[in-house]
Amino acid sequence: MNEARGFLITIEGGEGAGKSTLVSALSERLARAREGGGPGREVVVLREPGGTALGERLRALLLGPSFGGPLIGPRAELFLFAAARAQLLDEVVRPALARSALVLVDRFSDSTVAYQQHGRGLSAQLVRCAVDGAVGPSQEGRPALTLVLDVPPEVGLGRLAGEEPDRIGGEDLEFHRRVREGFLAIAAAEPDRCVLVDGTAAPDAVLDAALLAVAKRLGLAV
Ligand code: T5A
Repeated sequence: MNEARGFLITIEGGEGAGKSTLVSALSERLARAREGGGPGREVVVLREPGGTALGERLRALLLGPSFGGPLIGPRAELFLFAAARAQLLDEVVRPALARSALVLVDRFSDSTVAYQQHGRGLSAQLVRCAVDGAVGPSQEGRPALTLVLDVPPEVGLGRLAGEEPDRIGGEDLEFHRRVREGFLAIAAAEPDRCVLVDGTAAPDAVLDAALLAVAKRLGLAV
């Protein structure tokens, strides 16, 4: 496999934190950016779980309604998210990075740590095993930059009021508080990779913070 020359950027945070909104605005700005008068980089936008035929099928299973779907226990849930990620990396992310693309992913490994470890209560050791197994041994499946959008769960869930919650989004407030603590712990533990962004700020301010992080951390002209 060629050495990766692109950048993997992940956007993380709880329900309704504004990830999709940011991914859409950021991808537009990155697609217009030019480095040294060059033609600009390809920008690939993905979401997890999803982004491949297998990933979209797993998404439907994992995020279907709480009632009426198959019972999915916490350990099965962990490995289904890991399976979707392994496929996405092999089928889409690694080839894109090898083409020097900027790959923007709405949720990645940190969501597994926040939701399956902190939220569901699975052991750190088991979750690390699934996360590392999905990403594989090479560095190229590891994000160069992670933007963690922080909002209190009451705010994020409030933004989604009126929408039918999915199987995981419909968990109780205590679950979503643990998930938020999980994301905050990850951001604090890995300051070189993660930038914590105040997700309660206006969308334009969130985008500005993200652009600043991309420029400073990755040295990209945006
Ligand atoms: N999951 C996922 C795991 O448990 N483990 C894993 O390993 C992975 C990968 C994914 C679910 O799967 C779980 C986590 C999730 O429960 P999803 O469909 O991707 O589900 O759902 P979410 O990621 O939660 O996405 P949402 O659409 O619910 O929220 P977003 O993308 O964070 O928020 P967004 O941008 O859609 O905005 C929501 C609303 O808020 C407004 C928007 O206009 C919109 O109305 N908004 C703002 N309002 C005020 N200020 C801002 N700054 C705003 N930004 C957006």
